[in-house]
Amino acid sequence: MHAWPASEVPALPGKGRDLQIHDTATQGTITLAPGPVARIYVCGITPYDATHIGHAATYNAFDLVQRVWLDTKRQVIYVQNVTDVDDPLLERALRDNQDWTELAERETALFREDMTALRMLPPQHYIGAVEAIPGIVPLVERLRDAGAAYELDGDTYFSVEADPHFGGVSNLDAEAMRLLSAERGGDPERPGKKNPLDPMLWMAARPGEPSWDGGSLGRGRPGWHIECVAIALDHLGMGFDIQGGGSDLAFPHHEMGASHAQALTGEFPMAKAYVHAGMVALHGEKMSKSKGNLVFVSALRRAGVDPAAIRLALLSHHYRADWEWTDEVLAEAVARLERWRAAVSRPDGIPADALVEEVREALANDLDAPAALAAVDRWVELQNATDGDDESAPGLVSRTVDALLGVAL
Ligand code: 5CA
Ligand code: ZN
Repeated sequence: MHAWPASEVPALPGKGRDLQIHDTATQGTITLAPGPVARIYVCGITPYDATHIGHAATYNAFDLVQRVWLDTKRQVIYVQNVTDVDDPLLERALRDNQDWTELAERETALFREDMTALRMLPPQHYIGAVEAIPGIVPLVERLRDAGAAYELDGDTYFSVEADPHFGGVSNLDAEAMRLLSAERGGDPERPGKKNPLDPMLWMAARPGEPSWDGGSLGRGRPGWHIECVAIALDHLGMGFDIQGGGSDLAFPHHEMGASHAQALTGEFPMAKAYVHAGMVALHGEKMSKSKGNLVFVSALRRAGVDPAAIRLALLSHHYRADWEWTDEVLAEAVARLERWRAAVSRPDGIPADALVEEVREALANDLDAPAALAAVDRWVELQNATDGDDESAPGLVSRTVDALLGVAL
């Protein structure tokens, strides 16, 4: 699948420092020091509805990761999937009496537009679940042949006992895992499973649903976790730097994915850091397609909101915090954008070399975007209050804000 166009990332003087990031698995902050090539996998959308602010906030966090790495003069290999066949997508298509492939294509196209407008850097590999199926089938067969998977009435399940590290990503107790499994696509109540938590790897064809050739598995469609593992291993291999997504993916999705990959390869860990963004809420509840309490990026754009203001609104919250989208959050971002633009539109100003380092430092410190905004705010205030004569300063500030925060002034 094609991704979306990349906005240019200006090169800044000097170079950023290595990223320190909170890792869900070890429950602490670790310093990532990749070689010349940094590798990241970020879970993509299930395209049955438009991109909402919650999605955008999560992709914003991982866009910052890319920008920090690029500023350390590394190359980044960024992989993202599109879950273009899954239960919620098929259910929505059925409900609205539309073709599921058309629904997926339409919403993916809108996602690309939203990402472009928000200046999110595109992945190098943007892969749909459907196009990944030929790579998924042999992985499931290998797991089964190694005794890490078993058949139940035609469906194939992964045995969580096959990975000695199972549980190490989310660090939850058994009861919490069972509850979340039931809530998030699992089927802990199904009789006949070896462990109630075992997730499906391959679902045998159901009447009226799309299915594909599964070789020795029979016709069917892939489970959710193996989709991301197949795509990640294909393009990144084991031991990549970051597996990313919202905090609702820590269990079961990333837990199961890590176990699939570790059982397949015998290597540990799948990713050096498991990084999770907080949940954005609207009216006191997590913004979610299933609840319908959504603010769409495309609707804001249609209403004339500058995408740079949306981006500043996202950046004004730390990526790990849960936060609430309100009109005030947006209004503050609109006002900040105006102040910043006025400050950099002057022909000269006060030196900004220290600001570049402050923004770098803030982001390298677990992507502290609010601290980065505060640093720019301070420069802007001083710039508006003082008569500086550094002709390079306004340009340097624009380039810094563009390169490190993805905001075009
Ligand atoms: N296709 C799968 C991942 S393989 C999926 O979870 N799709 S999604 O469309 O439901 O979510 C896409 C990304 O947005 C995920 O990382 C998810 O954690 C994140 N996300 C969903 N809702 C919110 C929210 N309210 N706040 C922050 N992030 C969210
Ligand atoms: Zn995923």
